[in-house]
This record gives sequence, C-alpha cells and structure tokens, in this order.
Amino acid sequence: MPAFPTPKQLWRDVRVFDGLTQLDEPMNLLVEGERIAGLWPVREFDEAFAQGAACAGRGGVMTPGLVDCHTHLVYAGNRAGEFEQRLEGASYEEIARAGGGILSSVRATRAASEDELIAASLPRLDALLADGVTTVEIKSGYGLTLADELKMLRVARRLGQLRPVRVITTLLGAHALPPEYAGRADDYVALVCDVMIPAAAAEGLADAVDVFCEGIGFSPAQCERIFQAAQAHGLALKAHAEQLSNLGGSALAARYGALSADHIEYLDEAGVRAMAEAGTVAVLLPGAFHVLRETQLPPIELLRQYGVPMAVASDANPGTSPICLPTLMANLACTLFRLTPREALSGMTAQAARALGRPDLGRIEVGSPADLCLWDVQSPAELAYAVQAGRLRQRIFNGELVHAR
Ligand code: DI6
Ligand code: FE
Repeated sequence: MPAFPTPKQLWRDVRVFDGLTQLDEPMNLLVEGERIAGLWPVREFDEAFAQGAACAGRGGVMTPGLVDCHTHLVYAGNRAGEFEQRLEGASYEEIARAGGGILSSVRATRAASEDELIAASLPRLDALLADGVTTVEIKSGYGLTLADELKMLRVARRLGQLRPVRVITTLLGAHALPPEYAGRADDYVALVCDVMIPAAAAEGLADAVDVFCEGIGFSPAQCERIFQAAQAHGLALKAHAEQLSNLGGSALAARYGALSADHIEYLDEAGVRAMAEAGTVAVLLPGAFHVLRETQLPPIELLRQYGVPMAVASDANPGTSPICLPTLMANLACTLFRLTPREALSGMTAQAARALGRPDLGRIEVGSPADLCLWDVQSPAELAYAVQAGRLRQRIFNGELVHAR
C-alpha cells in the first residue's frame, strides 16, 4: 500500500452522456485520483470495486466537463454602443470599416494592464465555469502588436492558474489590420509570421495559431503565409473562415491540416469535402449567428453527409457574441442550426476537444481525465432544450470536486 492511497470517489445511479451518446442504463462511475477508473451499469455493479470509495453523489445526469473550444474571453471594455448602432441599422462590416468593431476593442485592450485584463475577464470565465466548462480555449487578437498580443496570451495562461480549468491559448495576431499598418497589410502579416509567432512559440504562450480569413480580415494568400510560419514553429492551426463570405479559407485550412475551421456559414460543398478528407473539425458558433442576425445557415446537412465532426462553441467576444452561457449555445445550435441535442452536446464535449487537438478530453471513458459535470436534470437533452442557469450540481476538474451546490 502506498503511504497516500489514491482517493476514490463513487457516483451512483447517474444517467451518463459520454461525449458521443447517452448510455442506456443508469450507471455507477468511479474516479481514482485524476482519472475515470470505472463505469458500470447499476444492476451489474460489484461493490468490491468500490472498496474504500467515498460516495460523491447520487442521481442526476453526468456529462464530460464542457469544452468551450472558441472564445475571445480576454478583452477590455465592451461594445454596447455598437449594439445600439446596429439596432439603428448599421451593419457589423460598416462599423468595422469605420474603425469600430474589433479595432475599438483593440484600443481598450492595448490601454489595459495585465491585471486590469484579468479583472475584466475573470467574471466571464466564472460564468463559463458555473455553466459546466472545464476546458476553455482563449484567443489573443485584440492587441495586434507583439507586446499586446503576448500580454493577452499571458493573461489567458494566468486565468488558468487562478481558476480550476484547462486553458488552451491561440495566437490570433491576424484578427484585424491595426491602424498603424493601414495600406500595408503584407507588412503586418510579416510581423505576425516573423515576430509574433516565433515569440509566442519560444515563450510557450500559444498552443495554436488562428486567422480571420475574410474581406474585412486577411486574404487566403496572407492566411497561407501565417499557416506556414505556424507550422514551422510546431503550432496547431485554426481559422475563422466563411463567416461573412466564401473565400475558400476552410479548404485552405484543411489543406494545411488545421484542427478546425470555425463559423463556416458560407462554406460550400468543396470546402466540406476538403474538411472531411483532412479530419478538420467544423466549429459552429450560433451565438455570433444569433447576434448578427445572420440568415445564411452553415451547411449542416452536408457536414453530416460527409461525416465532418461538428463542434459548438460560444465565440464569447465583445462584438458578435457577448454571451458566456455555454448551455445556451447548445440550445441555439438546436433552434437555429437544427442540430439534435445529442449533436449539440457532443459538439460541446468530445468534438470540441478534437477541435483543440485534445481527443483525450470531453469523454467519459475509463482512463480519461476526470473532468465531469453532474447536472440536476433528468435527461441530457434537457440541457439543450431549456435555457436555465444554475442546473450544475457539481463540477469535477481533474478528479477534484471544484463546484458543489
Ligand atoms: N469573427 C467574430 O465573430 C469575432 N472575431 C471574428 O473574427 C468577432 C470579434 C469582434 O467583433 O470583436
Ligand atoms: Fe471568433
């Protein structure tokens, strides 16, 4: 016997959604240390396996901890004024071209210290955690200078030390062209490739690199240069693509073996096929669709036909998705995109984990890290069906009960 036996915790009689599907029977689930150690139908359970285990809970629905695989959680200020302008008829693109939009958050974020960004971002992170998130991806992209992009990434990493959550960071230097580079987009892309990516990689501050491939963002040729630089530094790739128009960014991302192409409302069949061939995950962002009152639906039926894995994320950001309630995203994915509740929940667990290059997460399987949520509902579908905060009874992070109600 080791001096400090690994603690064992047993949940009894839970309905399990394992990240892909709902298991038929009520289950008992055993966690040993940081890992899931056993999962049995209640009627087959042999009490000997649970020797020495503390009963940690009974009843309810157990899901993997939610994985929010696309957020811009770190920023200063807010854009309520632009929300009002849009209600008066201005479009998102018009506001962006007039120097607002992303650039207005850039001005506020550049002016903020690391501590101020932490203070601004923590309430948003806490809202995600209170609704079941155990892994969150956080992008830079409101700094757009070397110092400010690294500042954002450091803040993202620090958030992961301040709260029990896994933080995956993404350098999004190519989010918008900063005003000081007006008319010199290729020079800015060179800064991203030759300075930001090497620095973020050398300091271990970024797990991936993302681009905004769009008329108001960067061209496919520019995105390609960024992908090449990212690959040269061993960083994973992601793309904001086909959000407002079809430039072929998703197919480009797929050709480079990107983990995901995100938004994809304007994706065509060739793009879907390219993603299927490359195993690139489609990240659906129904919050941005909802806030922008977009009418072009992502090609869900084609994605299904080609077997492209679909993830669902919050896109939490000050412009197009100021929403930090992940279960609302499951609801919007069903109501707006017609995903089934099973697809939506899988999209926020197993598929989202794949979109982060972490297929070990987002699953309830023997051997997986014990990131779990116990919900006060009777079936997993209720999480997508009803919009209601406060249903999370327990959040378990790395085998540790970190939220209990
Ligand atoms: N697309 C989006 O929806 C977010 N970024 C992007 O490239 C919006 C970011 C913002 O408006 O602040
Ligand atoms: Fe985004």
